[in-house]
Amino acid sequence: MDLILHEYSQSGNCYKIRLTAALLGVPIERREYDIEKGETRTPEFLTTVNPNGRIPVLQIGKRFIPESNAACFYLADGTALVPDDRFDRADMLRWMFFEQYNHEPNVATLRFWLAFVGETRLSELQRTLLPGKREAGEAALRLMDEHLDGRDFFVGDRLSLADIALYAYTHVAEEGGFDLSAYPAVKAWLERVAAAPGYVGMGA
Ligand SMILES: N[C@@H](CCC(=O)N[C@@H](CS)C(=O)NCC(=O)O)C(=O)O
Repeated sequence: MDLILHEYSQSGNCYKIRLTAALLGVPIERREYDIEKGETRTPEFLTTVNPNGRIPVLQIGKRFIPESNAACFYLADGTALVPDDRFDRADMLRWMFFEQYNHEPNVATLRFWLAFVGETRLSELQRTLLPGKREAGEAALRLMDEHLDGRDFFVGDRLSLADIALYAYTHVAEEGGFDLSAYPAVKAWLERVAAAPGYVGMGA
């Protein structure tokens, strides 16, 4: 079945899917949209690709899976990136939900605001939200660091989708003004993920 990734290549959410596919050796075709020009908000995109107006979306034949972590799961279900053990599988999901609720809305949003929009172009509301997002982003990184202290990967003893989901925006967190030297266990884990066979960087 042909796989097409509807994406914006600078997005960590999209990168998660490319990284999962690369680690599994699964080829995917890529289709680029400029989110800053509203290309995911056109009537055609909303009708045919994702009514939620966002990328990434993984197209499988004529069907579409929005939400990065769901798309990663589609690719990895039944592979070594999803633990066999029932508890570990639920624990993997726990970290993927943590990523979407505690990590991405803070770490990724600050990266987008500061490195892509630019501090001087932020709206009044965005400026007001900045300190809270900084604090919440640091809290997420701290929790990751504590969990990884003495562990190689988030779940069990091997790489899973939990690592991929959290890697995507953590490895570029410094673009959002987060200083990763405060999180040594996170830094060591980033290197372990990057050493996985088949790994591709965000710009590949
Ligand atoms: N929870 C979604 C988040 C998707 C999302 O926020 N996508 C952003 C780029 S990373 C987007 O499409 N923004 C364009 C817009 O909202 O118009 C996921 O994990 O895929």
